[in-house]
Order: sequence, then structure tokens, then C-alpha cells
Amino acid sequence: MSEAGGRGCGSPVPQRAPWSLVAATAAICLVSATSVWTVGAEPMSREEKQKLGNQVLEMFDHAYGNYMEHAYPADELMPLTCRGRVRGQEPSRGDVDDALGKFSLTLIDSLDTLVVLNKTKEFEDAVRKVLRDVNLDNDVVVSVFETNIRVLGGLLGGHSLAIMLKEKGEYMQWYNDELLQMAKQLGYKLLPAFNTTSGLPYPRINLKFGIRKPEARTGTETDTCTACAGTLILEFAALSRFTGATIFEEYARKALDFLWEKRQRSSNLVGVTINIHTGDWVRKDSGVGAGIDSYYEYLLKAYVLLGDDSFLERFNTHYDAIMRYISQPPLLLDVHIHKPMLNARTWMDALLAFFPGLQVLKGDIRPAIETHEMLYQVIKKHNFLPEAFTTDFRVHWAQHPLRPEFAESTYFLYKATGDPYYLEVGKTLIENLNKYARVPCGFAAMKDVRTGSHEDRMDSFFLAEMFKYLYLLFADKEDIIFDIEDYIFTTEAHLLPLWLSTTNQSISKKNTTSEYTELDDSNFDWTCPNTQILFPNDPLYAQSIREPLKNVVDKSCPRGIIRVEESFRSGAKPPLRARDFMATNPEHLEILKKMGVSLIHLKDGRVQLVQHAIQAASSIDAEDGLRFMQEMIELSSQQQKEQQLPPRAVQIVSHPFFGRVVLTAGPAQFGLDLSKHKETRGFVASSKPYNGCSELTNPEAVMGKIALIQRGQCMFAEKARNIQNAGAIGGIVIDDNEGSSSDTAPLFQMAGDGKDTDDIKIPMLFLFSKEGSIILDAIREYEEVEVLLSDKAKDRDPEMENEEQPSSENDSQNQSAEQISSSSQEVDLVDQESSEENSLNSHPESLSPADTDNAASISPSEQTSNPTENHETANLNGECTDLDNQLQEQSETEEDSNPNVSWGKKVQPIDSILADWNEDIEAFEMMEKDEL
Ligand code: DMJ
Repeated sequence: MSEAGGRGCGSPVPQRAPWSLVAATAAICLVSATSVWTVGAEPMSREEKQKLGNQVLEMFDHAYGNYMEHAYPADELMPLTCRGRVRGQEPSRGDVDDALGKFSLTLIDSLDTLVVLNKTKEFEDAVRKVLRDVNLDNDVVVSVFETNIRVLGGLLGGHSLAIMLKEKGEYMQWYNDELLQMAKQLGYKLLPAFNTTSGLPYPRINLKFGIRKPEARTGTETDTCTACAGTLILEFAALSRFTGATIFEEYARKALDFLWEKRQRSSNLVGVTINIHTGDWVRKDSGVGAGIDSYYEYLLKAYVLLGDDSFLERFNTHYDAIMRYISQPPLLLDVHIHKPMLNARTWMDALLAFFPGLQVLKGDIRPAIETHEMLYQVIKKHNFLPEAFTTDFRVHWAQHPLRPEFAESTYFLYKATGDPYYLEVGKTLIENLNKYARVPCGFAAMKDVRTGSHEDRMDSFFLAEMFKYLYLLFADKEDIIFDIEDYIFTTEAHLLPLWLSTTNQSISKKNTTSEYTELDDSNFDWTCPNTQILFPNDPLYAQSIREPLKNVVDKSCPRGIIRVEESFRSGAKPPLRARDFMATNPEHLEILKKMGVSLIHLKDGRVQLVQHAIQAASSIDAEDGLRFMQEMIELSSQQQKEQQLPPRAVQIVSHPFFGRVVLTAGPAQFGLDLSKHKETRGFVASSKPYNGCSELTNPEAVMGKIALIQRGQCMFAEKARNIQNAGAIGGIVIDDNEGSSSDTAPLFQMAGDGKDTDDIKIPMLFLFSKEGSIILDAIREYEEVEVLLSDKAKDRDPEMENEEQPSSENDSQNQSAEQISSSSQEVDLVDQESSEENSLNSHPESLSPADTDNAASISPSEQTSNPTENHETANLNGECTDLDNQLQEQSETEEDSNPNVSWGKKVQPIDSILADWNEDIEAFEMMEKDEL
């Protein structure tokens, strides 16, 4: 590949069959761009690149070393509590746990990373451990998709590099295809999943008992995600071609053929979930992120690896549709497959960050640069890419499980452009990981990017992908012991050799269901991306594309729906949008009726909407009704979020915590607003009386400090006044409900007392009992405890940490601090997401129009002051920034004027409306999250 690359685009590569030549050259041309770039952003010196590469190596050692020391042979490391995650021994996290099969997942997923990072000796040891310890015959139900990409892919990547090393003659001389034999064993274990009439695999399988046996505890599922069924071909084909057993490639092809047949013919898009028996789309929304992502990736890469033209044809057809409907540069927004001009969401998920990388492989650099730049700005705002964010770049889901997709795209964009800007981006990623995610026992996922709190979780893909892409970003050719361009990356960044394209190729077209007809050449981008066209004599090309997007995140206006409206300006009547709906408008009521949506007037003046799909005038109306209900639910969820003040952070900064303990706190609607002012730092002291409901009897103890007060017996504002009068500089109210925690109860904001609260100047935060007791325990143990009250956790305090004299006493203190840190984080363990996922699992088809009723309640009066509506108007007028601010102020004033507003309490009209919707919202959100 590299040799061929030197020949440039379109040159013959004699060893390859014609179809693989095309595949190879596509990648060659992209890679060759690296040498073209000479001007632009400041180049990075070789020394600096090496320094950053070494930093990546050190970080990998920290992650891998801690996994091996504290977790192995468990599947994953729990970096806060510093132990292994063993399925069944920890509280279930729902679908996320389906990746864990008691097969030392992280070790297998890390195998080829070790070779890429030049750790050949460690690789040799790791392979021996896999062969000695790993059992693939456990009585565990695992995800077919995850097991394929992580374990089968990991074993095949390990095998690919093991034979490469063996051939070099120094390492792995003893190796005799043992990893491949394991891969084959695993492949056979996965095959029963394909026993459906459609050929689409079941989503889960029991490693020991397969699918249908009673002991299997699986096999009753009806749906799977498109990516789950369409992300098998690389691993399965590689397995077939390595072993000569054709069955794997055949099964994976059959599943892909079926998905292709089922694409929505007018839009050429696919939905997110499909019924594996009937082939009906269960979820008809379509994007490039969660649930679909790697289906597209594998079509293009299957073409590159296998040289089969039909995969390129399919990819190009889908890509065309994606660029027509989903791509709204720099955004990528989900749409409905039947009505692709309609956006299905107002937010994007973090998984789509892989897409610019795929666009590089496709050779479509401009939109790749644009989307990547937008994502980078979101990262600069929150340090990491939140799991989901809105079209106006607010956090939608605040978690970040250390996903590698953005690093992946950064690497490919650097390869394509050679622009040192992308090296700087990589540097920022490294810094943020070390600053915010690094903990003494590895790297911890972010529970909330806004507050900096952690989850006790380090997914195996962090080692499989993140370190590979970051290391490769800074590596020169001579830093890697083999030629990376001879391989293709799977979706889990495992390496498969391109020479597989010419091995056992005769099997590829046997027993496949679809016919390979004469191809229509007009749909082919046969030519490989030409750097002269990509960068038309302009070395500042990439920079010139980024430039206009420089402030896209900071000066954002909500968007996405405008296009829909524009599309109907032509005369066709637009469908009724949830945001436009007026319960008093007879025309709207007529439309609702047609869509099968009925109105129920509740006694308290509110109106409830219920959809019965079978009562709709036609199936198209039923679908419109479903979309309308989904919009209503999403709109309400957005309104709810807009009304909430974001959570705050209480960070313990004194010895021996040094900022490592971050507690999620609820804000107050009165007192100093921490989001607008500098954080407040001070030592804590308990107030007397502890409930703070009367004048304090210990003012000298709280003077100049942050007072701790117990919740209850009087208004929050009264407590605040009492501690302020005693000279406190801030207050933390601790819940009196023993055992309460932000894991299990929704955070709320402390309301005022109905009077003017302007006299309260100090900041007040609320902690649930479990979080509060961490501070109380710390006082008992260390007496002097200093905390920082802020809207976001600040960096740990390295200065103070460095001042610490390493002594055995300190060691033990640090140890116990870590234990407290760990336990504090444990408080954060059970995240909303997983519990919500469970709730979805219990009614997975809750939004399917065919068999489910939808219900939502709405207060007509709320519609007129809907901020979303105002935002869109603002956007159309091009005045969004000012209006945004005005709206924000307005909503703050409104909240202030209503002292009873509090999260989770049904005291404001909107809250009571939303309460009725909660179940739907949860089901809807969970459905989205299910795929993440
Ligand atoms: C990885 O396991 C794979 O990249 C997969 O395709 C989806 N994303 C996760 C990491 O985020």
C-alpha cells in the first residue's frame, strides 16, 4: 500500500486485481496529501510531536497498567474504585453491560494497540495471557454487535499483527495462528444469531447456549439497530478469508443485502431500528450517529477491503442521500426516512463525530472540515463532547464515556490535509484527558461534562481506539514498526490487512441473496480524491473552510427547522408542527383528528393529547401524527431543560482531596449566581442550630466560611439569611432525607420564599444526603475542609498536590482520600442513562405508530411563550444573539418572579404539564439512548 501510494493516484498497482486497485488508490491519494501541505498553521516541530507521542504512551501505560494490575481478568477497569467490573457482581447498567462477556474484554481490545504503540514485548505477553486465560464459552448473554467489533475484531487485529511480527523474524516466533483459532471459535458461536428469515442477526446471544434454548435467556427480541446488523462484514469476511471458512462472509453479506433491500426507496435512507423478522422499520428516523453510524462506515470499508463494487455503489447512494438531507453543514441532523425534509430531532449525538473521518476516506474533505470544526468548538466549550448536544450547542446529555470518534476524525483529517492545526487539536484532547479524566487508577468517564464529575467506568474502546489514533496522529513513519497503510481500521480501530482483498476472494460472491447487476457508472466516484482538486493550489484551503465557522458555537442560533419551512414555500401545505399548535385553532384540531390525535380537556384546564394510530385517516396521516407527538415530547423536554438552571459543583480542594472530589449540587434561585460570578472558595463549618432556622449561636465558627445547614423546618431563603447574618460567605444545604442521592433523585433548585430575596448576596447550593455526608465525613477526618462552589469543577490543584511531602503518613492519607474520592464517585455511579435504558427496554415499541397509542398533555397557554418559537424567529431575522440574551434574561426574570419553581416539583403550570408527559419523554429519550 505504501509502495503503491508513492506512485500516486491512478497508477497501476500490479499485485492487485482491478477492483482492489481502485480500493487501494482511494486511500493512497488521501494519505499522499500529507506531503503536499507546507504552509498554513504553524508547523509543529518533530521534537514537540515526539513529546506528545510520548505523552500518549505514558497515558496508555497508565490506563493499561491499571487495568492489568487491578482489573484483569475482568472485562473492564472501574477506575474510581480501582477494581475490575465483573458482570453480575455490579448493579446492572442495562444494555451497556451487554459488551461484557467475562472474556477479558479490555485485554483483547488492546492487543493491536500494543503493537501500534511499539510495545511488542507487552503484546507478546498479552497474547500469551489471552491464550491461557480467556474462555469464550461463558453462560453470558452478550451483544452480537459489540462482541463482533471488540472481541472478534480484537482477536483478528491481534492475529494480523502477530503474523506480521512473526514474518519479521524477531517476535512471536512461537505463534501458530492460535488467536485466529479463537476467533473462529467465537465466529461459530455468533452464527446462531443469524437464524432469522431475514438473515439479520438477533441483537444478543448466549455465548454458551446460543439463542433459542431455554437456558439461553435470549432469542425473543424482535428488533435490532441498523448498525448492529450492518457492522459485521469486515470482521466476518476477514475471518472467512483468513481461515477459508466461507460461511462467515456469506452471513454478513446476507444481512447487508437485506438492509440494502429495505432502504427507503425514495430517500435512500435507512431507519435506526428494524424488525429482524419482518424487515419493517421500527424507528424511521435516520442520521449518521447512534444506531446507524458504522453501517455506512462498513459499506465503504468493505469496498476498500474486499474490492466489491456493489458496496461502493451502495455507499455512494446512501452518501448522496446523507448529503442531501442529513448534512446541513456544519451540522448533521436526523430526518425521517419517508419525509427526509423533516428534521427528526433538534440535537446531535457524539457518535456522529466519526463521520468527518469517513468523509475523508470518501474524499469529501470540505464538509469533513466543517463538521469537525463545529465539534471541536463544542469540545472547547465543555472540554469533551457531551453524549448529545442541541443544534444551538447546549448540552443535551451531559455524559462523556471517553469516546474516540473525534480523535479518529482528527487523525484522518490530518492525514488528508497535513494541516498542523489538527496536531494542535490532538494536543488539546490529550491535555483535557489528563486534566479532567485522569484519576489515580486510570481514566474515568465523565458523568457530567458541565460539572466535571466522573463515572466509575473506563470502556475498552478507550484503549482500542483513543490511544491508537492519538499516537498515530503524532507519529512519523519511522515511529511505527510496520506500515500502517497496509491495513484498514475497523470501527473499533482494529487492523485488518489489505492483502485480504486478494485472498480466498472466490468465496465472496457465492450464496449471496442480492444480484450483482451491471453497475450504473454515473453513481460512482471512481476517481480517487485528487489533492490538487481538494486543495486547489491553496495551501490554506482547510483553514479557509474553518475560518467562517470560527464562532459557530459561541454565536449560535437554533436551526434546522427553517429548511423544512423553506421546502414548503413552494406551495405544498406544511405538516402541523408541534411548536405551532394552538388548542384553540379549529384548523389545527381538524388536522389533529386526521392524524388520529384526540384532545382530552382535563379538569384543571389542561389539554391531553392522545394518538391512536388506527384512527388516523391514512397511514401517512398516522405517521404525521406520530411525528407530531414526538415533536411535542421533544419540545416539552427542551422546554423543561431550558427552565432548569444547570447543576453546580461542590469541589473539595483541601488536602488530601486537591479537587479530585466533585459533588453535583443543586443551585438556588436566589443569592450569588455562580454561573455569572467567580466561584466562592472557603473552609466549611457546621452551623448551630444545624437547621439554620434561627439566629446562629456559633457565628464565630462560620464567619468567613461556607456554612453547612440541614434541609428542613424553614424556607431555604431563611437559612441563607441566618448564615449570611452570621458572616458566612456561602452555604451548603444538606438534605435531611437519609440516603438520598443525585443518582436516584432528580436535582432541584432551591426556590425563594415568595418575598424579595435581593438581600441574599451569598451563594447557596444544595447537596443530597449521600453527597453531603462526604463533606461531613471529611470534616470528621481532616477537620479543615476547604471547598469551591462553582458552576463547573476547576482543575485539580497541582501546586498544593506538589507541596505534599511523600511520607508514609501522607501515603495513607492519600489512600484514604482516594477511598473517599472513590466513594464520592460511587455516589455518582448509577446514572440516569442506565436506569432510563431499563425503562425503555420494558416498552421498546412505545412510539411505534402501528401498535401503540401516544399520549401527551399540553397547556395551550404555554404555546405562546415557547422560547423555541422565538429562537427560530430570531434566527430567521438574523438577530439571534441579542434575542437569545433577551430571552435568557426574560426567562430568568420569570423564574425569579415565581418563588415556587423547583425541579421535580409540580408547582408551575409547565411542570404539571410535563409531569404527565414524563413517561413519554423518558421512553422517547431512552429509545434514543438505547443505541449509544
Ligand atoms: C466503539 O465501540 C465503536 O467505534 C463503535 O462503532 C461505536 N462507538 C464506540 C466508541 O464510542
